Amino acid sequence: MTLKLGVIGTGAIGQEHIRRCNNVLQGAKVVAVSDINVEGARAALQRLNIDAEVYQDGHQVINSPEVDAVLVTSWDPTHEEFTLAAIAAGKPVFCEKPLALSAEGCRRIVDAEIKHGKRLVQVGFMRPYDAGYRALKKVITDGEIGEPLMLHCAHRNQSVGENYTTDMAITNTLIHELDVLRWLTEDDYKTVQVVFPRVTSKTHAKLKDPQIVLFETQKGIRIDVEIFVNCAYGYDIQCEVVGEEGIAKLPEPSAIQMRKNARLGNAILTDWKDRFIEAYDVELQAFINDVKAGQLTGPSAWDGFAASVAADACLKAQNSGAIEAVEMPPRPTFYNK
Ligand code: NAD
Ligand code: NAI
Ligand code: ISE
Repeated sequence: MTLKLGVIGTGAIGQEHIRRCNNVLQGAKVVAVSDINVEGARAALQRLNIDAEVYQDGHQVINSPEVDAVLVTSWDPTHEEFTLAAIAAGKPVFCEKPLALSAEGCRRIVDAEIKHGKRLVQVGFMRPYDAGYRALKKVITDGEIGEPLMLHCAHRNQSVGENYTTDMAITNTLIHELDVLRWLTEDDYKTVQVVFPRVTSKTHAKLKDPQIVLFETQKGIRIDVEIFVNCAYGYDIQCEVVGEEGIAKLPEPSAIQMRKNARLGNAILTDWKDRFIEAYDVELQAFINDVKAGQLTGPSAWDGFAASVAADACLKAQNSGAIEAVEMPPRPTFYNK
């Protein structure tokens, strides 16, 4: 049986996911889409050479009898509404990160899913599906570097647009680290502080860039994450784990080494689409397979909530300059594996 997908939001990642669902992955096809920019949606389908119904509104996609499962790839502030609507319709939903703009919004999704009685939500945290992060986690869980003591991380984008603001460095960008570092260390955050270095001349008035976020975890691990979204030179994700017996580092994406013009170098990627292309394929294939098998197993609404609890504390710390507590409630048994 082919799983019929409806996609809400046909922007950058919406188009990427439509392409991969129809042309790369097995067992699914996109039959309906919507975008607040209807003409943009039509043009995207034409460019991708895909024949699907175009609706005016995401709710029409969710409620279409032709649609078995939904992908939410629209702007961050729309995620909560569409995910709640998919749960109300009893349809599985893959929602891009963040699950909602606040922990309160994520909690409404968690509560609705628990009331429904069965998992319907997978959050688009793709890094736990990335081969490099998986290898790094294995080194840690195999005990090869002893207990982790410190993590040094960086999340750098080449540039961002005028509509990207200081808070989005947390809710839209750091949210990946908030999820993956929790998964990597099997730990929860205890406190957070945000420090603002000298501001780059390449940013604009509504974005303080770069930022440094400092965490202490429940086990006492210290984590520093540099967020620098106008770093100019490329798209660069770094993660170094310092343990009692050694250091393990996230592998660099493979690239040809070149000697030319009296220089030795490797190209650096510039776009998240390429950096995590395989992880996106694996996460969505897992979603398709799990929906067909009747049991979702990927990043859950609870994982989305946990990341947003930490994000809320980071936002508070951005404004206060103080060390803020991250108060994570206990996980409901519904989300136990
Ligand atoms: P984008 O601005 O290119 O696309 C967003 C699209 O959503 C636009 O086409 C817009 O018209 C549409 N939209 C907005 N409101 C809508 C509504 N009510 N109904 C239907 N469509 C609506 O942005 P993007 O880069 O594609 O990001 C989209 C989402 O994907 C964001 O939430 C972002 O956080 C997430 N994202 C995730 C990753 C990742 O690495 N997992 C990477 C990029 C983006
Ligand atoms: P696992 O299933 O043994 O889980 C590890 C722990 O991490 C669990 O306690 C779980 O609650 C937690 N966790 C899972 N996703 C999380 C997230 N997004 N954020 C924070 N915590 C999270 O781990 P496994 O098999 O190593 O899988 C890890 C992730 O990778 C899961 O999301 C899984 O669905 C996915 N994955 C699994 C594959 C597989 O073949 N099993 C292949 C590719 C990805
Ligand atoms: C974007 O939405 C993503 O999710 C990318 O992975 C991240 O690097 C970027 O900062 C976000 O804007």
